[in-house]
Amino acid sequence: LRLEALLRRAIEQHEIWLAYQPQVDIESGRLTGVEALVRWNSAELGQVPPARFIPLAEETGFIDQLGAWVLNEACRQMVRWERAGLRVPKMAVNLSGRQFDRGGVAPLVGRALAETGLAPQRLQLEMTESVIMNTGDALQYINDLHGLGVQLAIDDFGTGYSSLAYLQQLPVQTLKIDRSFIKDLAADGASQNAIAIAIIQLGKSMDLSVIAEGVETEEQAAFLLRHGCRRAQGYLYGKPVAAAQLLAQWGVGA
Ligand code: G
Ligand code: G
Ligand code: MN
Ligand code: NA
Repeated sequence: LRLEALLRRAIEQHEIWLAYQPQVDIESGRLTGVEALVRWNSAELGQVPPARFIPLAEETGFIDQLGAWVLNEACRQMVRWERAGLRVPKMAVNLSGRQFDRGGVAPLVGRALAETGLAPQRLQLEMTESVIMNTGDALQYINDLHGLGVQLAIDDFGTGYSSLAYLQQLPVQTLKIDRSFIKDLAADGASQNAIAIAIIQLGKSMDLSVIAEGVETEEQAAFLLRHGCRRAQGYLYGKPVAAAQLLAQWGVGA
């Protein structure tokens, strides 16, 4: 209960901030986008991990305010970077299942775009497979989002249980290979490589872009490139960092 009360004040207390993790083209090393990851630095509790406060925000309904703040802040940041001379091609923002309830997600996204002037195709919304499968009317909500012109990605792909027939109906552009499949990558021919390879192939045959999450080593990156996955996100390229730090690492003169 105390945690909930603190969380409810966290936005106005300026304790909530966004970290940004680079997404890169493996071959060229160029920045293709960033993923926004919400952080809570509580005066009373210190750093509270999202795995603790996101579920709480979902249970209590606070996710509506938090999600709206995240979307607006992420879009605003794209404009600020651009003014500072850093063009980040794409901003990825995570959506929680609760944000789909009551039909409110497309209007929310539309408002964030209108208020910030960010071009819709530069915003990518990430939804996990389980959110998609567990949300009634998910197809309708996803179509509404698609209608705004934003891009859509399926997060943690391979860990859920979406049917491929259903997947084919969704207007998504990107699959994110869950980092559990990247962590286990081994020498060519090893059986634990099979899922990552299968997802890359699936992306190719469905004309979807594929990005690997949790890439930590050059060996993993080389493996992905060999198998036709050009894009990656992970500690090898950068941890989630504050906006100013991303600018310092990727901006003019970096
Ligand atoms: O950055 P970290 O690994 O601690 O993130 C933990 C989890 O929190 C991830 O699964 C991520 O998808 C989720 N998460 C991070 N930021 C947001 C956000 O703004 N909204 C939602 N719904 N989930 C987020
Ligand atoms: O669930 P989602 O994929 O949205 O969240 C991404 C989470 O993965 C973030 O919490 C982020 O901190 C974490 N992460 C990002 N890159 C790496 C990595 O290379 N290795 C590990 N172990 N975690 C990562
Ligand atoms: Mn994500
Ligand atoms: Na993920």
